Amino acid sequence: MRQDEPLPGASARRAFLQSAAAGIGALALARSSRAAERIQLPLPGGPDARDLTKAFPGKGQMILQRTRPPLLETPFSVYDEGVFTPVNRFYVRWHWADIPTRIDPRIFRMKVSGHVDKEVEFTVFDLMKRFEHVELAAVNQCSGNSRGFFQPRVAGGEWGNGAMGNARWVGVRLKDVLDAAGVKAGAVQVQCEGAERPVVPDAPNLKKSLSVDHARDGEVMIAWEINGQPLPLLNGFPFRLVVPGWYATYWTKMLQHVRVLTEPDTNFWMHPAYEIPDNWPRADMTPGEQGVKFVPINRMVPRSFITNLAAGAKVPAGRPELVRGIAFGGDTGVKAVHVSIDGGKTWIAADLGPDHGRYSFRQWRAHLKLPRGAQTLLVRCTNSDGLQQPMTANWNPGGFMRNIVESVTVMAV
Ligand SMILES: Nc1nc2c(c(=O)[nH]1)N[C@H]1C(S)=C(S)[C@@H](COP(=O)(O)O)O[C@H]1N2
Ligand SMILES: [Mo]
Repeated sequence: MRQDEPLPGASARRAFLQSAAAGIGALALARSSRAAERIQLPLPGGPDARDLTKAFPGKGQMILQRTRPPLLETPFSVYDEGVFTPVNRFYVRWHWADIPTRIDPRIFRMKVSGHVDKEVEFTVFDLMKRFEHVELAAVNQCSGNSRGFFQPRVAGGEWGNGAMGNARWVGVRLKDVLDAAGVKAGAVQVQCEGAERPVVPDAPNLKKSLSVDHARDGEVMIAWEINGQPLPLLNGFPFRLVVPGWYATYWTKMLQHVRVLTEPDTNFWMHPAYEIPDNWPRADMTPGEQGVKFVPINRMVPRSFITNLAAGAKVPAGRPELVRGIAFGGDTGVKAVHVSIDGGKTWIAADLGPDHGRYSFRQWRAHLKLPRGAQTLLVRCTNSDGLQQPMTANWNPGGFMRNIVESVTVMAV
C-alpha cells in the first residue's frame, strides 16, 4: 500500500468538481437513447447477441443488459488490453433506478451512526484531509458474473463474463473512519447504504453488512479514486466501499450511511437475497434440492480466462501460438495458471505477468502448438491457498459464484 500526503491537492479538488458537473442530467439522456450496434454474446438459451451503447455518462462502449436501473457489461475484449480495466469500460450494476443524477461533492456527506460514541459526517474532502490515504489494486466482481451460463437458467441479470473489473483504488481505511466515531463494545456488524432509493414504495433499499472485525481489518476502504480518476457517477461518485477479495455486492457505491449494529443484519439484501449454499468454495447444489443451508455470499474464488482468442478464432497449426489472459485468486493471490489442450489430462504452466498485489488481476501467457482441427483450450488458476478452479460448473438458484475451468474452442488451420 502506498501512503500519500493526507492533504487534498487543489488538482484533486478540481477533478472532483469537474466530475460532479459531468454527471448532471446525463442519466436522463441515457434513458432516451437507442443502441445502434450489436455484439455476439452467445448464452445457453440465448439471446446470442446484445445491444452496445455509448449513451451513459462517463462510459465508453458497453453491453447494454438493462437501462433502468443501469446494468452495463464490459465487452470481453477489453480484458485483453491491460491488467487494469479502463474506467470508461468498467461494468455498472445498480439495483434501484432512482440514482441521484447530480452529486455536489462539497455537500454530499457520509454519516456514521448506531452503536458509536459519537455520530460523525464527512464529505470527500473531509475524508481526504482527515485520514491517511491508502492505495490497493483489487478486482470488483459481481456475485452474478457469468450467471448467463447457468444451466438450468436462473433469474437475474444474464451477464456474460464481463461483470468484473480490476482497478487501483485510492481512499481511506474504513477502520480509521469507524475509529473517528468510536465503535462501542458489543457492536457486531457494520451496515452500509448508498444514496439511491427504490422506485416502488416500501421496497427495501440495498443495505449490506460486514462483521465489525472485517470492517476494521485495515483493508476495507472508502475509495474516491479508480485508476487515477474520480469515480464515475455510475460507479459510485463521490466514494464507495472497496472490500478486497469479497463479491461486489458489499462494495456499496455513493456511500451515504454507515450504521454500527448490535445484532446481525437480517434485512432482505442479507437474507434471503445474495445467499449461497453453505459449501464454499463450491456454492453448489442440485436444482430442486431440499433442506440446503444458505449463508450470505462472501469471499471470491479463483478464476482465469483466455482473452486474446475468441471462440471460433482461426490460429496457425503446428507452430507455437501465443495464448494469454487474466487470472485472479479470489480472496488471495495467484500461485499458478495452467493451460491444457487435451481436456485436462496434462497441464502446461503459463508465465505470470507482474504481481500487482493479491487482490488484483494477474496477466499470464503461454505458447501452444496446436494440431490441425478444432481445439479446445482450457485455463485453470491455482490460488496461493492451493484452491483450483473445478472441471465442472456449480449451480445455485441465485446464479452466484459461477466457477469452472474456462474453455475456448479455436480452429487450428
Ligand atoms: N449504492 C449501491 N451500491 C452498490 C450496488 C447498488 O445497487 N447500489 N450494487 C452492488 C453490486 S451487486 C455490484 S455488482 C457492484 C457493482 O459495482 P460497479 O457498478 O461499480 O461495477 O456495486 C455494488 N454496490
Ligand atoms: Mo452484483
